[in-house]
Amino acid sequence: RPRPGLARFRGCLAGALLGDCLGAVFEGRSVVKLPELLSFLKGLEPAPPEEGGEAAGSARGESLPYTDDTAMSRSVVQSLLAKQEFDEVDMAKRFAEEYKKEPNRGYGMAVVNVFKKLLSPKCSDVFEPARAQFNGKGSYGNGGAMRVAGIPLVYSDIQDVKKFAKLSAELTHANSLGYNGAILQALAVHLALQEGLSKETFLEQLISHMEHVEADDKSLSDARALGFEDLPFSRRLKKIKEFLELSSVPKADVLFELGNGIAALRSVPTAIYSFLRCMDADPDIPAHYNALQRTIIYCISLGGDTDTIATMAGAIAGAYYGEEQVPPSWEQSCEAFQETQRMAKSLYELYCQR
Ligand code: 8NA
Ligand code: MG
Ligand code: MG
Ligand code: MG
Repeated sequence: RPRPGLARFRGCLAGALLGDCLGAVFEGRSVVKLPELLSFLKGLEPAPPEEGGEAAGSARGESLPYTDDTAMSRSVVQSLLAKQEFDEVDMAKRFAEEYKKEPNRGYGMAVVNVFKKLLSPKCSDVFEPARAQFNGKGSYGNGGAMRVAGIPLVYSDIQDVKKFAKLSAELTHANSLGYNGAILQALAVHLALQEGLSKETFLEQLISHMEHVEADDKSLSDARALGFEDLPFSRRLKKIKEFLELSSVPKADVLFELGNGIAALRSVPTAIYSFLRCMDADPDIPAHYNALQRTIIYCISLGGDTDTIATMAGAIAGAYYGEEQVPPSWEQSCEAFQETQRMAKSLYELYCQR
């Protein structure tokens, strides 16, 4: 199998950054009106040339801050680069130190307790604070999934992708409905990096991996304890397959079946569906936007946890289409985009070395 090129690594991190920074503007709104979103995006484009205007034609510059999604993604990447492999103690330390340095990035309500415990010198097992969350049930939020893209950008072997996606998520998310979402998101990025997979093959492969991932005792008992049917991620992937066979799917059906919430189960499948659906044109989204842009626009238009769903779909779409589809004016609107490009190059070098 040919090795993926640097453009896909840069596309992945840039797509993730765009999804977070653009999505954060609309996060938490139950309804996002498409005309408002499109008009906001128009404002990111370079100002039209004005007669004698000094800033004529220039981009507007870094203005959109990233949130917890990117802050934690960066810690994952920085840890992998510093240690040249997954190291749970180093990664946990980076999550906690990053939170201490900038606590106002919009973290989930409960996860900050994990950071506080990790910062204590008494903490000797870095997985313990996550296990204690929610009276020992562990978090099923999407925080493990939102930050995981660095794992498949370092490990090319699919068993490694699953293993380290799970461990990286378990530092904060001990419920299998949390860490299985991270495994699914990591697998999606892994597959997107491969050359030209069809929609159908992409989804079939995800389903067959997740049916295996979700069949272990803990996944079965966690799902039952929360009142879900068995293999809940796999089931939603099959629902996505049904949706893709229809000529159009109303937003209300997507929200009902897949969701737009902060639980991994109500957001990771939505991100994957958005990526696959937006491979094709959308009658509601202007045709001059490319597939990567369409993916991010579609995710945000669903409302709810817009930054996190768009960052996950953006990572997948960016890995699939590569940096050619990343519009410079959008990218340059995001905080720390140049550092993101440097990190992508370093990840690519590590991936090639391994
Ligand atoms: P988390 O572990 O705090 O989980 C997020 C939330 O999910 C918790 O605060 C709970 O409300 C709920 N939850 C998770 N597990 C359980 C459980 N076992 N029982 C009951 N409730 C549970 O943090 P996270 O890192 O997973 O969160 C990520 C999300 O929070 C991202 O969207 C991120 O951007 C951030 N965020 C979300 C919003 C929003 O409301 N859309 C706003 C700001 C920040
Ligand atoms: Mg966020
Ligand atoms: Mg080690
Ligand atoms: Mg969010």
